Amino acid sequence: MHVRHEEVAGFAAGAEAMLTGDLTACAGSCGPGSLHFINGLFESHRNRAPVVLIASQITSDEIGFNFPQEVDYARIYKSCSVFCDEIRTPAQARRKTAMAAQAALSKRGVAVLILPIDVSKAHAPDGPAFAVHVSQPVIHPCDADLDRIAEVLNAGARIAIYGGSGCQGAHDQVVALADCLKAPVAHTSRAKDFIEYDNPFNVGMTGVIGTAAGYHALMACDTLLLLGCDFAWRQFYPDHARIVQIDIDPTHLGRRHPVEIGVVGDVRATLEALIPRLTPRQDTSFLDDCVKRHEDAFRMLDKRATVGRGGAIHPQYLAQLIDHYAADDAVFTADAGSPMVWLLRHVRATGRRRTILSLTHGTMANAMPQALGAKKAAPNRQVISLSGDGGLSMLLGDLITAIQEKIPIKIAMFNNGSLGFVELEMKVEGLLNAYTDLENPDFARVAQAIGFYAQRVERAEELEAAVRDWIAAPGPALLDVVTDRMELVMPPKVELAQVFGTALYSAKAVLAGRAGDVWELVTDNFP
Ligand SMILES: Cc1ncc(C[n+]2csc(CCOP(=O)(O)OP(=O)(O)O)c2C)c(N)n1
Ligand SMILES: [Mg+2]
Repeated sequence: MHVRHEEVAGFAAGAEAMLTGDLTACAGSCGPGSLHFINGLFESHRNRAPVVLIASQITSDEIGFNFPQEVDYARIYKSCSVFCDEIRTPAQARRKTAMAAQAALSKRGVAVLILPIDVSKAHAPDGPAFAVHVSQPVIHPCDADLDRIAEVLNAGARIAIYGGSGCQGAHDQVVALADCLKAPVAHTSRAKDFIEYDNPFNVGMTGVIGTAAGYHALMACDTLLLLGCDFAWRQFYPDHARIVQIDIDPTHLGRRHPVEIGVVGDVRATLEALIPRLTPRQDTSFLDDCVKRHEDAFRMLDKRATVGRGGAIHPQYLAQLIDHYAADDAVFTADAGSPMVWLLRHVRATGRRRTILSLTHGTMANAMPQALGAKKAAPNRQVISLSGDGGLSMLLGDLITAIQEKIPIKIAMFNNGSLGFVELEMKVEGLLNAYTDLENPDFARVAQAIGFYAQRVERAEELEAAVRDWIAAPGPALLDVVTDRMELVMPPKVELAQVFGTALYSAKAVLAGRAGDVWELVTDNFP
């Protein structure tokens, strides 16, 4: 794929690698050309996507003399790669390339090959047939550790399971475990695709973008089993529970919160060995309470997924329509910011759908480029980008790539005229929002000029038909939807400090003559 901005290539390559599990490569020219990948590759690396960047370098003889376009890539890319080295001679080319690919695939991350132009111009001599070897051993803890874990779980009264992306491929084992222990299963946002579907024990996510049920399950349990998850926000771990952690990466054990037992293992293989050691429980009271809270939380969310006051379009309503009309095996991407929250909360996992988000890196502008990469990798699947107006305008030029490369992605723009997510953060901190307004063009007309099928929607009653037409459009298509700016992303448990912050914002906004804003914010978001 020939992109306009190299950052787009970094995102796109990562999305392709995540979707296929195969190695994906991108390449750029000297100096700024290969520097521009940095944010896209940070994102891909933090998604553990096997990607190789071939970074062209100025000719070897000039390196170290501040030659035009000289950039020391090794220093720059070290922090977002599992391998970063220069091919110093033609004789090194095959061997180093094989080792870069092997590192990307087996350590899961970005590998950078720096290639001076004198080396790339030379012929590689015949040499030994170095090749890539990737093995996938099955790893589970020893019997003694499994027995210790069983002892802790068998002694628990209110057991909760918290699953992360390590649960990929282990859906049935997680559900069987939950059934055996009568334990609610909360999941990280990265694990949505692997845990949410066909799971009567699911209680959703915890954390700032989770819901009250997931939060409650973790906080009220007396025994917590962490499965392949490395959730970073420490305030969402319980202080008074016995915690057991199973993870394939030993560096994850106990790094977010102290744990009683931490063991290395694949989730699937470990659960297969663990479940026969457990005493099935009969008492469903904790599970029932958490599941009821989950249903209640979803009813609350659904209430927002409707037409708003005066025909305003709640972003949740758009997300729910996309959920309804998207294919059962669609691939979704969403920009960090509020589109990601609407996707996680309102677009259902099916077991065949896939979501690609910027979760650890949390960068803007990821969604459209990741959609380009995903659609290239899976041309027969629907690929839908939930973009912010801020996010999409950052890399707007690469809408042209969708046309030039004939990549029929579908983009829904949540156009709230603001950097909404940071505006909310400012309000929660009691700050008056400043520099968050976005004065936007009519994005539908911009996209049409580029060659997209595009429509702008300002009225809620037009939205459903517009979503249907946009998804059915054969080529690249963009829906520019003017959404309600005042929609708050409510955390599962509104901290006192945050309520105080919002109150403070209210006082400041009234003093600044923005009483209308405050009325809207409060009446729209607090039931
Ligand atoms: C590259 C980058 N710049 C800034 C931020 C901080 N940030 C996070 S979300 C956000 C606002 C996103 O705005 P938009 O794409 O319009 O989505 P919205 O939240 O308004 O729906 C900003 C500025 C970031 N995460 N990444
Ligand atoms: Mg916005």
